[in-house]
Parts: sequence; structure tokens; C-alpha cells
Amino acid sequence: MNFKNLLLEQPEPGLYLLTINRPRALNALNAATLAELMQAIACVSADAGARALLVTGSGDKAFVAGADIAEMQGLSAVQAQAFSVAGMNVMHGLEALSVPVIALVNGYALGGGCELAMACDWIIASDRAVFGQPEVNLGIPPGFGGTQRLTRLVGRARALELVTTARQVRAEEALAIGLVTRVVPAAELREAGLAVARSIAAKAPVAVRLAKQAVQRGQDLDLASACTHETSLFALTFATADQKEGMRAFVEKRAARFLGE
Ligand code: DAK
Repeated sequence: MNFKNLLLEQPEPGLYLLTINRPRALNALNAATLAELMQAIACVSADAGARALLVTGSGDKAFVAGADIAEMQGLSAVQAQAFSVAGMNVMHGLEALSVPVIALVNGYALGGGCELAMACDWIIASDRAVFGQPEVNLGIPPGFGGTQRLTRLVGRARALELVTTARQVRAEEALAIGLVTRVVPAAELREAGLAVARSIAAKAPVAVRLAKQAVQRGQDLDLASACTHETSLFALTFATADQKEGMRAFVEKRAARFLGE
């Protein structure tokens, strides 16, 4: 698929690498890029062979430096609402993908960029990554779900501190507060992401998808309902060939050969 502001590659079978590619604007999200992101998400979603998606920014300076301020500054309230809906759809689209989605944050992840990273299932940061929600500097609050996802990741007090002061957080602090799961040297970020994606691709695909579903849906349910939901998904895997293969392989002391069915 050809995009103007994105690169969507398959470096290995089943593994997708999506790069926001507007390095001269530090990969800022304009309306055209949001529309292309929806197409890229649809493309991964339509591929039954997809096993994981990595999301990163092009160049060595930014993941995404936010929504495109130059484009946004003159919007009317109605246009701003359309822009917000477009951004929200991208964030929901990433979350709705059945395969794990991992952000590889290689530099600035500010405003909409931090929100994009947080809409991924988890974040691996380079040691040069910088996170923040600086929208209050521009006269707006976060508008692509940042107040909600940041709060869920780091807790109410830390989220409020970051959103109301616009303070930026470097990689090590992001790790300490639970915003990212790992920090790696910048030169190793892509390979670190690919290694995780490869390890996911080696597992039983249906089990991986259902595990993601159980974690995601369960978050919005009370514990008892979430556990009931998990039970249903768990039982469902006993109808798959991969459950039989996985357990047979263990008993026979050999590596499992999963088919994704
Ligand atoms: N938008 C547009 N262009 C950007 C940009 C951005 N967010 N960030 C950087 N650029 C552009 C710069 O204008 C510059 O372009 P030229 O002047 O070269 O043409 C180029 O990228 C390089 O940037 P700098 O020269 O500024 O580079 P520095 O190393 O000096 O500084 C920086 C890097 C990341 C600290 C700085 O660029 C910066 O502070 N950028 C803005 C960060 C920011 O405030 N991000 C939050 C954006 S607001 C909504 C929903 C959601 C949102 C809005 C509305 N609805 C409800 C309607 C989301 C809002 C945001 O994300």
C-alpha cells in the first residue's frame, strides 16, 4: 500500500512495522496522516496472517511531536470536532486490532504523539524518548484520549500533574512511573521491537488474540464479570487445534507447531 505520510512494511512474515513519516514536521499528525493511519490499521486488520504490529516514527528525533499545530490553529469548533473524532478513531482502531500493538518511541512523543503511543498495547522507549502532554501551553486540553489513557497507566495524581503542568518526562522516569515497559539504547530499538514481535508470532495465534481481548475488555468490567469473560475465552481455546498441539508438544517434549486454528 502506498502512503504519503506513512510507511507500512512487513519486515518478516506476519510482523508489521508502521512508521509515521513526516520527519520535517517531527511526524506531527495532520488530518491526511490520520486518514492514512485508518487505512493502514484496516490493512493489518484484514490480514489473517498478522501476528503483531510495531508503530514508530521516522528519523532519530521524534516518534510524533503531536497533532499538527500549524494545521490546527485556524480550525473552527466544528472542524476541531471532526479532527478530534478522526484522532479518536485512530486510537480506538489501534486498540481494536486483535493482535498486539507495540509503540517503539524513538524521540519526542508529545500531545497526540504521547496519546498515539498510549493507544498501543505497550511502549518500548529508546533512551532518547521524551513524553509529555503539553496541550495546556497551546490553550487546549488533550483531545485524543490522553487524559483517560494516561490516568489508567500512571494513576490520577501523576496524570493530573503531567497534564496540568505540561512537564516532559524522559525515558527513565517514564519507566519508573509505568508509562513504558522497557528502555533500550536508541540504536537497538527496532531490533528490540522485532524480537518481541517474533516471540509473539511463535506463540499460538488464537490464544494470543484472546489473551489481548481478555485483558482489554476485562479492564472495563468488575472483577467477577471480567473473570467470567476470561473463563469463556479460556474454554473456547479447547476448540482449537493449537490447544491440542501445544499440550501434546509439551507432553512429547518437543516444540509446538502452531497453525493459528
Ligand atoms: N505540529 C506541527 N509542526 C511541528 C510540531 C507540531 N506538533 N512539532 C514540531 N513541528 C515542526 C516545527 O514547526 C519545525 O518546523 P520548521 O520550522 O522546521 O518548518 C520542525 O517540526 C522542527 O521542530 P523544532 O524546530 O521546533 O525542533 P526543536 O528541536 O527545536 O524542538 C520540540 C522540538 C518537539 C520540543 C518542538 O518542536 C515542540 O515543542 N513541538 C510542539 C510540541 C507540542 O506542543 N505538541 C503538542 C501538540 S498539540 C484535538 C485533539 C487532539 C489534539 C488537538 C485537538 N481536538 C479535540 C480538536 C492534539 C493536540 C496536540 O498534540
